Amino acid sequence: MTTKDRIRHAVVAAAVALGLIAGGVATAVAQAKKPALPPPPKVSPEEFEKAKGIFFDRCAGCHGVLRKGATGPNLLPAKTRAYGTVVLKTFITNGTQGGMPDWGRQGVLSPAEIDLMARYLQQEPPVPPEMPLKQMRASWKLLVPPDKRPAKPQHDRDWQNFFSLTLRDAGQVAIIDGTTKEIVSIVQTGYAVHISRMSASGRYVYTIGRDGKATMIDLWMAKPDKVAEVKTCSEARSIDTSKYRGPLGDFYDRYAVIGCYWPPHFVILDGQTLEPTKIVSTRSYTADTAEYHPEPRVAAIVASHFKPQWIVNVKETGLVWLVDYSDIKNLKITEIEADLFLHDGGWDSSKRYFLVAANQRNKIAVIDAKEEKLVTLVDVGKIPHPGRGANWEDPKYGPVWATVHLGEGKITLIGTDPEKHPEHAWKAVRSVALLGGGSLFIKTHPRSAWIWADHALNSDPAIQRSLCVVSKKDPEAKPKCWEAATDGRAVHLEYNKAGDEVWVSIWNRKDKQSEVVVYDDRTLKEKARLRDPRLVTPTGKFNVYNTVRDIY
Ligand code: DHE
Repeated sequence: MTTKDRIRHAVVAAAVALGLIAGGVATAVAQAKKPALPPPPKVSPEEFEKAKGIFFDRCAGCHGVLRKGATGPNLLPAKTRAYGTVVLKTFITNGTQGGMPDWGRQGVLSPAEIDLMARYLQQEPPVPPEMPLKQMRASWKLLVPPDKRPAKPQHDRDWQNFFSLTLRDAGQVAIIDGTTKEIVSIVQTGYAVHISRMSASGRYVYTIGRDGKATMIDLWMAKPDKVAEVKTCSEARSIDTSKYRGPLGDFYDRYAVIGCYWPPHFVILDGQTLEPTKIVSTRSYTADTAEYHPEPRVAAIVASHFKPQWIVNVKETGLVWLVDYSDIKNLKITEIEADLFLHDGGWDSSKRYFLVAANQRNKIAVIDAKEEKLVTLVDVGKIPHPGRGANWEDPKYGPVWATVHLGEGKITLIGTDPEKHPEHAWKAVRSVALLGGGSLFIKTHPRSAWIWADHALNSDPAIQRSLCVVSKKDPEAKPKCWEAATDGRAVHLEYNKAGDEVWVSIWNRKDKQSEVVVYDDRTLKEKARLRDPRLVTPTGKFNVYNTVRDIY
């Protein structure tokens, strides 16, 4: 390949990635003369191992372990070698408008690491190993067996008002007393815990690390600590528990379920001990064009309150699996075709309908968990990211559920009441402007007059740390917005048990002071600012009472 060819190739590839020229035009230009790709640059075995780790930490979540692309584009050698080292380094340093973080400018990756990653991405992606049950069992540690655990709480705190706060880069969660605002315990967990979910009784917190390690914490211990742990994946984001108790059986605190990114499967575990018992692979065919996908990752998993059922969202195939856990040996799965790139979602206020973002399709899929079918796909804004969303009563449209977006600054409200407001049901009925895109989470509470939204991934530092609230009574009024801190990103909102306080993380770099700010939900005034050297990179926080009951 001549230098001229190489430059032409890199410019075309970069222009496509940045969306400057349409893919078709670019392909035609590139195909007019298709030069052979250059060989990959040199990467030593030690460098390869290091780069593999960085890829896992920073890149795999969006580009996929096999680099076939998902939220982010594919990074296979045919593309990356055409870009070449210089162009790749520019992307990694500066990010892209499509949502790729500016790892270099943020100081997360050093120039040497960026150079290494640019060279690594031009190599064939390594295929990570599968994980059989035997290997999961070998990692399983039952630290305190059920019969050695306390029969009643060993403290007089209101443990239902505890928060489990992710300390992302510390590989820990902080258990914080929501009433006194004290850190009750810091628990070592998997790496970069993604979420915490609670057992149906609320007594146990289950966390899932990005490294696939699950940790079970007993809140009744004098100092809450882990009672079991296990690793069921090499990469994971979701965990939930069995919440059904009724005519079909009592499954309170009976099972846990973990959704993996790699290997692409979900795993059912004993809810009292975390002993893994069953693996179900998600490899199958896409909902739209029925193409085989080797890495369909498990995104959100949500437990039904009305059936012994988990809603398992399979990202790359766009299939929603309703998993009936009443008979694990003879497992029944109802497969619903939704749309590709399923990510996060939550229940409507009746808890019959589950709404999940098909994020790269700019849609919300509505699943009727009672009838076990897709209701519809609702067009919303660019890259919806609801977290679990928020439910309230709009003065004009009745009950609504809402999402924020990564790709544009607005809240979209969807009508959720087909009985009394059929004309508005499952339609995007209203949108409310925010400060800009990059929103990750929205939250409210039945007792609140407000809807809260963050902008944590906006590229403007002042907006990253800004929150907005919208009045439920007067949604057309301009939202009230303010900067929640002088540095860092304001991310993820959660109410206390009483529903009169909102907790927000100020997520700063590992070497800088982070905080959690507590607001009075009625007056919007700051009530407390939790600052402690142990609060390293706080992100998600989960109130026991609200998480058990899916209050949002
Ligand atoms: Fe998340 C939820 C995946 C980046 C904080 N995140 C989820 C869920 C999925 C997911 C599938 C739904 C879980 C469920 O409900 O069962 N997140 C991913 C990614 O793949 C992605 C884009 C990239 C990655 O490499 O992980 C990603 N997420 C992030 C972050 O960078 C955040 C802001 C900080 C962090 O801790 O990593 C982050 N994600 C969260 C939080 C939730 C979440 C706090 C739960 C929200 C809730 O209220 O339930």
